[in-house]
Amino acid sequence: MKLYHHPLSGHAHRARLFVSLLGLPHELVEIDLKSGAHKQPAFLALNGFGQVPVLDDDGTLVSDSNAILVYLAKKNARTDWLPEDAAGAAAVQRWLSVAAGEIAYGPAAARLVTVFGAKFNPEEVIGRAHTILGKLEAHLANRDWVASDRPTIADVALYSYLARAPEGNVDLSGYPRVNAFLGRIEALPGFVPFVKTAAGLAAA
Ligand SMILES: N[C@@H](CCC(=O)N[C@@H](CS)C(=O)NCC(=O)O)C(=O)O
Repeated sequence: MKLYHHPLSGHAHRARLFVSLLGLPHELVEIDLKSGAHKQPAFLALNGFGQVPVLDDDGTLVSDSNAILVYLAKKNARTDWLPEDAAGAAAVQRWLSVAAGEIAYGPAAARLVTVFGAKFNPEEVIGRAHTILGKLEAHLANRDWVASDRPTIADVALYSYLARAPEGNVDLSGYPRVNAFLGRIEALPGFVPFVKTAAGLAAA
């Protein structure tokens, strides 16, 4: 199994983290985003969107980080990480949507500004980050994991960009439950950290 990734991509880290939590043998293939390798024909043949991550499971190609999480849970019959009952699956999907929505346009976008020089309005994306952080902090009031009483792929999907939110000048100090949640993920067997960059609040 090959995972095409870039070490500074939170979407790619999300996929890598789950591969590692499942203990699956894999090869990491780094795509040089800086030189534009992801827009070259060889990579576009793997993912026409020209984005990492992409999983190649013995010829089965899966693009999109959340799709990779779903694929790996299903392929390995890990119903503990992705429940099959209607309510359980919906609870996970709700937070996968948050990862692809509010997280992508909030903390991930704020970090794109400081780490990759993206032209988003910092005030707007940092504001969005605090809105979803406030909601997550409230959601975690009486639970350890977002979608179940044990970790699921929804928790994995949220981790990377929340953990590195300070790199985008998003201060996590006002969210003790979110910080404890991140710590619980980091304590899972097989956890692999997301590379840190000295950007934003993390530069201090
Ligand atoms: N929906 C995709 C988004 C992936 C994504 O945005 N990847 C970024 C790196 S974090 C990328 O490859 N960007 C290059 C581009 O879009 O040109 C996923 O969840 O995998």
